[in-house]
Amino acid sequence: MTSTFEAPPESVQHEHYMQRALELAALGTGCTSPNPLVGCVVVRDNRIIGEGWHEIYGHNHAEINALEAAGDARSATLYVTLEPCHHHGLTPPCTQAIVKAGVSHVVYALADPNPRAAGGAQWLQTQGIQVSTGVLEAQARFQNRFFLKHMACQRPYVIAKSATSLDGRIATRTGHSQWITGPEARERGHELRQCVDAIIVGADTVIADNPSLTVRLSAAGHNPDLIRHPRPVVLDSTGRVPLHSNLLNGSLPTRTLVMTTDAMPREHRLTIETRGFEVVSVLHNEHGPGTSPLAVLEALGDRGIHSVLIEGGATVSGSFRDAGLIDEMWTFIAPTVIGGESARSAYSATGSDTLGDATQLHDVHVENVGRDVLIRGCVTRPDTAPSTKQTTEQTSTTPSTEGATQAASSDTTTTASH
Ligand code: AOF
Ligand code: ZN
Repeated sequence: MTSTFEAPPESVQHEHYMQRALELAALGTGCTSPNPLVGCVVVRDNRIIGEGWHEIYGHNHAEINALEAAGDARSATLYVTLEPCHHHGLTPPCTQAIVKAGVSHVVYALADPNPRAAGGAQWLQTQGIQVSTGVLEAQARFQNRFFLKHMACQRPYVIAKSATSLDGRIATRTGHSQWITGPEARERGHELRQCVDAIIVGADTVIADNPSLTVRLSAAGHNPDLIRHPRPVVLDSTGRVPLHSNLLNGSLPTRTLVMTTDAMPREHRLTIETRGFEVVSVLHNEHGPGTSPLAVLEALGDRGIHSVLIEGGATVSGSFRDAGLIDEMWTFIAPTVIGGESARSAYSATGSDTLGDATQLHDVHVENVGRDVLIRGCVTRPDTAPSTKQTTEQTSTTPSTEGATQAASSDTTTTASH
């Protein structure tokens, strides 16, 4: 009996190398914003001859790093997680470098939604390069959900994080909350902080906990020089946050942004501004106390912030949930029961009237983190909130962000026909 070796089908090979490109892209986490995470692999004769990723904002794009690592890339196939750029931006167009290197086939996962950089696939084809797309597109879309969300609606992607007891409480009835979850869960929370551009907290959380909101990672392998701290954002509609709090006393490496309303006393605002912090006035929340969640996100989006982590308290998290503005939720649950009528839950504000209105998650992951459990997932309900800017500006209708958050159910490989 004879056996013949059969090479794996092309689509399997494509997914294998694209998977590697996605892993490389992830190495840039926290360092590339406002630009995307991009990974690239150069392959010839079914062997990787060069790898690269976009390491730091403003530096080489992934394709350039991979081509440099390959040295000679003639007749190779280049796998990249995002369509190669075709513009002169901070760096020259990757499309030209690909043609110059003699690459014969480009496989990319996700079309570039950036109008400044798009058109690369089409141009490569005019240069006689074979172009394929759609390989592991859903994974690439999820990996770049911050970038895609901001491209789609100029607002940041919103992750809400909470740490609760088994009965869903974030504190005892007397307000005691440190610590419900264990050290491993708290370390994981710091890792999440490092992925985002900004962290939102409410005035009550600052008054109660006096947080620093910096990234503090104890695990070996975390180079403190590479740690990027997200920008702290305090929602303080009436000016209650004390000037001696960590976020306003000038002791931190970060520059706190205070979001308020016209209810903040003028002198208080001037004092904060004199200390070098930015204070931004936005609309009042129409549905409860405090700032308008949508107006807060629009102001952050205008400042180039692509992702925010909401760290509470309950009213802030609840008002963003009520407004349908949360894209992803992370809840660490401790094997602890707090009990009591008045102990707060993670999402207060108004809450849902019926279970039909309750927030549903999809693509849910459950994992053990030390003695706690982490449940995380993307919010299913599409974000349909109208822009608060529509009354003053003529804007096109807010595009759905579903594409940024909802993973497509299947991947297809197609030859680009732009
Ligand atoms: C990246 N890294 O690896 C790739 C990008 O700001 P610029 O001039 O560096 O251009 C950024 C745009 O280039 C970005 O929005 C995306 O459309 C495209 N591709 N960007 O930062 C990369 N491949
Ligand atoms: Zn590029």
